Amino acid sequence: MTMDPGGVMVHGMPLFFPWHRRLIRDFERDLQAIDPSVNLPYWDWSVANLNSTSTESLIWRDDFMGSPGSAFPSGPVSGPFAGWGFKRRNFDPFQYPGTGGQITTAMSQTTYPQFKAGVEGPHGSAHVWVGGDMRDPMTSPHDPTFFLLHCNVDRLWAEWIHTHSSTPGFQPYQPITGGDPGQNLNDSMWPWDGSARPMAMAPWSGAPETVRPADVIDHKAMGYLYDTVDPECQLKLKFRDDPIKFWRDPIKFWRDPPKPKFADDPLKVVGDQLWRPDPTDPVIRAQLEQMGGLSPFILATPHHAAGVEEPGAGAGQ
Ligand SMILES: [Cu+2]
Repeated sequence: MTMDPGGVMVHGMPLFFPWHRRLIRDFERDLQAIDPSVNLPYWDWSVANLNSTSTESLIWRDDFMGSPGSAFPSGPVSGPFAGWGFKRRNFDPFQYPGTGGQITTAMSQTTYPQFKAGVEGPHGSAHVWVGGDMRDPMTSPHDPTFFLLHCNVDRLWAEWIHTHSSTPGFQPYQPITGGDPGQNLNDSMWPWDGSARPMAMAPWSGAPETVRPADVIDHKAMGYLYDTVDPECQLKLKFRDDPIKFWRDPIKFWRDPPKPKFADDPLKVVGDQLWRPDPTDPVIRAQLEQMGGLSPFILATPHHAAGVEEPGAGAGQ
């Protein structure tokens, strides 16, 4: 599906981001036609994605993306995609492509060509790291990891645009005009345009649709959000069934009435009680870390962290 034969160039060319954006959105919509609750997650391949105790890789579990390849140098996988017929490299699931520094550099670039080059290279490294079918653009979508990898590529483009959009003269996509045929901001993209270059592809060959890079620059307009880009897409905090009850805001003085400090404050007022999420839960922990700027004690496991009073303890400051 990332096929490059003939004149349609989506790797090493400007269309890399817009073409893949529309591809993965089409894929997500197809999944949602079957189950509306499905959302395409992204795989941030620049971090390890381990659980909080580093004893398990969360992405390569048998209830998520399945295992590395079972043979050297590559082999079939276990998990929900066992039997699908694709292979992965026999990688160490606790390792990861590790291109974080390069991504940071790419995100600081101010022109589209520089940014694209800075992300496309590490993206290719992530393909090769997973290995097996993922190594080859002609076979990589056999492995569902393809869509999670490209969702991250897509997220980075959205984040880069968001970061630089207020800079005068900023262009979220280039070339606007004068580039290679098919690569300009307002050129129609294959296969949606129904053309036979490089090959006709159903259903668009019979029902062409104009899809230009200009049409996909705004991801929100395409109906989805990213938690690292869109403030309205902050992760929801999960509260354990048996919450720890506080009557005192641990950051302010105990005499202050408990109240949330942020819209999604982990200290949540329910009725007259202040509820606190369980920081030992890896999901909550990740969310708290992502929110940043909160007192580190919130990440400390005990609810008896220094300076925190429980109801009835009564000591003031
Ligand atoms: Cu790719």
